[in-house]
Amino acid sequence: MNQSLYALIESRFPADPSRILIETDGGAAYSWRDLDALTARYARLMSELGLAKGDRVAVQTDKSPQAMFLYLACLRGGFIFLPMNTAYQPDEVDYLVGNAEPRLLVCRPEVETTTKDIAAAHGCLNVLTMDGDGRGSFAEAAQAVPADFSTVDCAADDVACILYTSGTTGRPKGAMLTHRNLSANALALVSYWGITAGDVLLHALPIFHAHGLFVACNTTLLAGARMLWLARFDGDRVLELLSRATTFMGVPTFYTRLLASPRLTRDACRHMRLFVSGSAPLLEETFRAFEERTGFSILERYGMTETGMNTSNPLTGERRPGTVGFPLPGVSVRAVGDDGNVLGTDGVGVLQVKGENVFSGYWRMPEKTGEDFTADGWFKTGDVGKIDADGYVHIVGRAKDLIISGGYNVYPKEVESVVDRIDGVVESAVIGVPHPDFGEAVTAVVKRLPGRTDVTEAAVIAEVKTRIANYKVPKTVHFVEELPRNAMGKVQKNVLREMFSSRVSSLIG
Ligand code: MLC
Ligand code: AMP
Repeated sequence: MNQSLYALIESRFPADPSRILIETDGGAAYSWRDLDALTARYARLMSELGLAKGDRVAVQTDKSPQAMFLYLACLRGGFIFLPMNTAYQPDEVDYLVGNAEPRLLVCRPEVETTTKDIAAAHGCLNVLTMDGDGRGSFAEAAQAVPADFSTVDCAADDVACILYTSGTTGRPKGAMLTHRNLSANALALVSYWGITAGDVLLHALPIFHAHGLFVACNTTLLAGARMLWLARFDGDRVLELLSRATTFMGVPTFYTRLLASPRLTRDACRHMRLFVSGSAPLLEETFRAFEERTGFSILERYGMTETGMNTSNPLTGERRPGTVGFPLPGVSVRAVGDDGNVLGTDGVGVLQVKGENVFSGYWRMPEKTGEDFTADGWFKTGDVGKIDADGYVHIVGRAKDLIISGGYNVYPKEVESVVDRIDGVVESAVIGVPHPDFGEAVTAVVKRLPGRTDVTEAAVIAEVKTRIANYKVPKTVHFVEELPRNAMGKVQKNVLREMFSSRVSSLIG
């Protein structure tokens, strides 16, 4: 039997293919028949371009239904889909392209020239464009081939997607997710969250990360449900459309922004049944305020690019704020101490997970993969947590030097290496400080060369902006005479966080 995720989705197509799958904010509607025809055309085009099973297709496009169909066409054709955040700057794209060696790049028309240069430097001959309306040279070429394609046979362990995630050591790593990983996780969520063909998901997340692509789209597709499609999160539009939706998924920033509007009311949510939050910790105060205003307790779940979703608060039963709920069916979670011993109830340690959801390794990095798994096959998440007496998993911290800003991961090391290269900078340390909108804000603490007062906050920010994605750019830059170090010479980031957290929060609020 074909183990491809696309084959699974296909096996669950609604009996009536004219049913609407996606309705965009601009009023366009796409049925399941459209999905079938467009993915056939797209997959056919990619085959005719010479792509073979296992070839990578790197995509950096604005969100559109066609961009999702391109993802599905890759699953259908057995090509490996590699989505890139639209905020990535050319340096970041260049690294990913060099590392993944895609056979095809699909980019936004406005960066076609730069992308072609990057592609050419890495021997990739196929660069096509797609804009936010799904138009461009990719769609034009696809129009010229027949909408006829037989779904390619894939084994459960074949890689379906590679998602890059940065690392504590700097350079991004490509997490290889197999058809089994994606199928198993989406099926678990469909059943755990009770998603049915009657659901209407208000989709406001980007589709280049696990949350918006796998959690949101895959579950909708497997349940035969429907999506109201927003090109980006816009609080006002979400509040207008909520009355037509039944489910919503977001990062905590979505919820704090919605709460800032008086239009978030019980009435606005009258047809809703489920609000899901994840990708970053949901503050208890946000959970409570949302409950008070709308009557809904937000369901918080916990996941990672490498693992998909690991735990979730229950659909029925108590959703406990400050916890991420229970391991999903088929997923095992344990907390492990520094000595490697598995901890009992309430023991705080690094969380490890095991299950069909866990990725197959980092692309071309067997050593790194080896380091991140235990000898008995558990993946070390780098999140610090505990499991309480009732079985709820709590995340209490991170063993990895990571900042999560508005649901996006920022690895300080990556930002520091860019800041350190600025003329006049001796060294820097990048930390996360509490931020009312983004949860945490990227903050740089910089030591300048003597007399280099021309290296200002504005100058540092402007320079960093040209090199890395905007969400990684420090919101604030502080200058110090010396960075505090411990006896081992290691920068004491906790000291810096204490020094600068209160200053920033008092500035903000
Ligand atoms: C945008 N900016 C950010 C930012 N997003 N800065 C820090 N953190 C972010 N997340 C920048 C903008 O470029 C702009 O900079 C300035 O901040 C203000 O922009 P904005 O207009 O307020 O931002 P907006 O476009 O509204 O975007 C905010 C957001 C977006 C929260 C809607 O970041 C978002 O959609 N986040 C979701 C992330 C997500 O999907 N994560 C899932 C990962 S999967 P300037 O300088 O241009 O003015 C995963 C696994 C799991 O983690 O468990 O789910
Ligand atoms: P990413 O690499 O973008 O997939 O981010 C995964 C990381 O996001 C996890 O390792 C956690 O640190 C964090 N994360 C995801 N969901 C939650 C949550 N509900 N609460 C706290 N942290 C979370």
